[in-house]
Amino acid sequence: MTVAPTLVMGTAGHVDHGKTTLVKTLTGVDLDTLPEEKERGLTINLGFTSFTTPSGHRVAVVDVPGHRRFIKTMLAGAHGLDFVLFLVAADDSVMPQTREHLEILKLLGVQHGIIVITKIDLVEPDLRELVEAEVAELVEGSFLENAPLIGVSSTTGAGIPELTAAIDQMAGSIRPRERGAFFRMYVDRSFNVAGAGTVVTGTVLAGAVSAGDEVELLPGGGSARVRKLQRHGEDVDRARAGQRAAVNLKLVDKAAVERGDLLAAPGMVKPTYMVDAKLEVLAGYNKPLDHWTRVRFYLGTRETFGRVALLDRNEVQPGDNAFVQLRLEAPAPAVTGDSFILRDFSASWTIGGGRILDAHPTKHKRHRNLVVGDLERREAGYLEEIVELEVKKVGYFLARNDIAADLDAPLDRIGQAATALASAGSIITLAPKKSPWLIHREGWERLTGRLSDLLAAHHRDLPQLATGLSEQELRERVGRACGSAFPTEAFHSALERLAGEGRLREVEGTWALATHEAALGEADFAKLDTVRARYTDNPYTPPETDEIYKTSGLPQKVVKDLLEKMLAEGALVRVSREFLFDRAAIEAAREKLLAFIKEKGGITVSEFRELIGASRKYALPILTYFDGLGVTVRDGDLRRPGPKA
Ligand SMILES: Nc1nc2c(ncn2[C@@H]2O[C@H](COP(=O)(O)OP(=O)(O)O)[C@@H](O)[C@H]2O)c(=O)[nH]1
Ligand SMILES: [Mg+2]
Repeated sequence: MTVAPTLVMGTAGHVDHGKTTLVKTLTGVDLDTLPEEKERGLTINLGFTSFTTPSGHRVAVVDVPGHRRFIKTMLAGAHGLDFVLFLVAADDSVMPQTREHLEILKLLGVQHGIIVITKIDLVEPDLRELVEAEVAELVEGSFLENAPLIGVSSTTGAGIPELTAAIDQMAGSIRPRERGAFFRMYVDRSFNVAGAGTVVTGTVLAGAVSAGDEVELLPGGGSARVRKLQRHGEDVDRARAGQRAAVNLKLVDKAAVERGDLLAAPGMVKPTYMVDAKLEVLAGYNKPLDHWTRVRFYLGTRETFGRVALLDRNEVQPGDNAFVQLRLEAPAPAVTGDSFILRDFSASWTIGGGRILDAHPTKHKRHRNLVVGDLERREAGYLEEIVELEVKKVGYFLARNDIAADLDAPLDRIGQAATALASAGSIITLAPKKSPWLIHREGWERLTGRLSDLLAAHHRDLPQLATGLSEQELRERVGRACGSAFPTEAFHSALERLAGEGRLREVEGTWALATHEAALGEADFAKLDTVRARYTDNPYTPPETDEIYKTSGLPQKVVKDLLEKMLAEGALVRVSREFLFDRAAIEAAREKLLAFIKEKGGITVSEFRELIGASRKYALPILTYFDGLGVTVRDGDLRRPGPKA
């Protein structure tokens, strides 16, 4: 026999309709074990057990309280259910919490269930038929509309085999819901076990967890390591989405954990103070919901207070729905796509609920068509559109892997969406390939526009220079102009892309506009002529290089380029570190010198000074230069002909 996946079955229905008794009949386990529960015959806490169906499906059971005072506990038990036993007592029929539980199950997205009419031993068949008709009317249009309906009596055992068969069939036919990519589990119980330490239980909502894994505790942010895992009382190595698990935690740094906390793969969930959602207000709610109503927000097993900002109206009528931004008073570990429930502040009414469309929105102003339009697109749920909206929201660079975590969507599906968006031109993807940076077309246009403006201004100020700005300076200045701090790696990828498109060019370690050519104005040419003339007009008193840089009135780089060009062309000769000389003057000096030595046999420094009409400051370097070339050799105070004379 193959081991079927574990499914989680919950109970639902009004108090005293026989939920806990039915669980005991099916599993043999009495879950009302608290002294108070025993004494008052009232389920107060969540009860957990499990059983195996005749064909071997393992079913975890969550029994919830049905009293209106314990709806909060019911909510904690109702998240993560695969299917539900929806109970109505034959002698009491549809009651307030019958309705409220059904609404909550609908809002939480439960999709399968079995309707169970209990206590059939207490009524005549015609009354039972009346109750069945009432229930059929109640579930019309809901996920239970076509559900099996079975009458049972826990007292006589009537209908129990039929119910067992129906559960067996359901457990065999339900396909696990599509779950998220990384591990998440809300804690529904936390206790200390002697010798083991902290143990928490919950339903694994998404991903999987293994013994030895590190997990994050949210929203507090502590961390813990999984020491041991159990399912249905047996040690296991791993627990997967859709399974109930008991997790023995080794808490780090005095972290504490309680019901309502989320255990998650480290770094994947960012707690949030705001969520955008489509809120459905129950038809049974007692009044229109006003803007800025203070509410209780239920997510997983957690309760958080907050307010409802109605984005496109001032009130929502019962039975109607609207886009809202929930502003929370404490951070919640929400993930886009999660279902939530709202109750009123006094905790006596369920207002409604819905699905989170954006777990990390920006703060919205009310009555903005654009905001509502974007939420409509998110609600439509096409991953491509949602990815586009996420990228647009961030403004500039967003790492693909971060979107996958934010949306709790598989990386390959995000990747496909990004590829489609890129080929449609609505986003740009940048290196590296293994986790590309995504940027929305609008952000890209803005960024490249600012970048071009900055470089154009730079080239306008210094047209003589071929160089542009350093990468760091560009990143900081364009970032400031865009009101964003760009990740180094992402910005680099953007520049490379622009270079690849032929819009930018790397010049001597800077980035310049590809269209820019170092250009000199007329005045600049005159200045360059002056520089040239300094070498030719009085050839034996040339300027020192440092001095000409300072006095030329041109950027040093331009003068340097000119001098290097003149050296390369042979118009100038480097005589010493400080001095360049006009080549013709040096050639003339050499000829005069050689003629003098030929006649006199040698020459002193002062004789050479006189010969060329230059001061010692210039004459000496020229002689030293000739020594170096081997034209002359020193002999005491004299220079005599050298080997290259
Ligand atoms: N006669 C009769 N009584 C039942 C049946 N099922 C439950 N009860 C009784 O109904 C009361 C409430 O049952 P309980 O399981 O605690 O209801 P819950 O509040 O829905 O969990 C208890 O006194 C049960 O003994 C049934 O099938 N027949
Ligand atoms: Mg009960």
